[in-house]
Amino acid sequence: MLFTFDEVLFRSALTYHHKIFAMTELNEQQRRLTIKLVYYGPALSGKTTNLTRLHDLLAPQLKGDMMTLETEGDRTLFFDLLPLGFTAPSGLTIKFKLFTVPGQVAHDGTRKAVLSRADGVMFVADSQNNQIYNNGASFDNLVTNCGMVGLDLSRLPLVVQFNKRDMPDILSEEEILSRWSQAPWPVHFASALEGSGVLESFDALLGKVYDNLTPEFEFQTVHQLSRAEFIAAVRG
Ligand SMILES: Nc1nc2c(ncn2[C@@H]2O[C@H](COP(=O)(O)OP(=O)(O)OP(=O)(O)O)[C@@H](O)[C@H]2O)c(=O)[nH]1
Ligand SMILES: [Mg+2]
Repeated sequence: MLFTFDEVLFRSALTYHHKIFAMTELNEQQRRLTIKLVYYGPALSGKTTNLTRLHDLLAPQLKGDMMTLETEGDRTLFFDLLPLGFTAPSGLTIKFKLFTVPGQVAHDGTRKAVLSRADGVMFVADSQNNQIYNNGASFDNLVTNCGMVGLDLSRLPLVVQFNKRDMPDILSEEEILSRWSQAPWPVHFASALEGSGVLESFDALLGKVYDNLTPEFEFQTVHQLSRAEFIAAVRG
């Protein structure tokens, strides 16, 4: 049986990158928790640029190099990965793996592999008027792929970021907020190229992740980590 390039990537990602793609894992012996966050959205919306800015702006106790796997010009062909982390007062090390998906429609297999077992998603939309369709198609794709990889969208921490606010011919904030007013997810605005809004939207996602994982991992009671301390520790 012949597979498409994307399917081959998807399979090899699952087989060989199992460790990279794993999600909240609590390793009791090493006292380490790994949280996976995924930047999702249409092609060229600014996902890679968000991660680059976070790499520049964040200074947590643990910060690895940003890995950019296979690009063609601006286009991500596989994914980017930024590792971050800190140690809680309890001694638990909390690691974050921030990924971007490739936005181009053709790379759906890779998107699914990267999305698999995510603990939170930043949906990076492009504010330009001519990108309304692509934003919608990409969000539909996120919904479909959540179903494919077994993520419950109604329980998944998700933040919507409208990027490229510095561009001409963009949807107004009022228009965007009114379009998304029925949706349960917070909407943030950013210009990742200049760095504005990138940290604020990331903080919003971290807060939602904290809320979602607290019942299981008891950050406050067992690890002496409040919501604000959790966010501040990732910022460094
Ligand atoms: N003016 C402006 N340009 C931006 C902004 N964010 C990203 N860009 C530019 O948009 C282009 C695409 O940005 P990327 O971050 O590579 O986009 P991406 O979402 O990772 O794209 P794919 O990997 O193809 O999915 C680059 O030329 C960026 O410099 C922004 O806020 N404002
Ligand atoms: Mg990219």
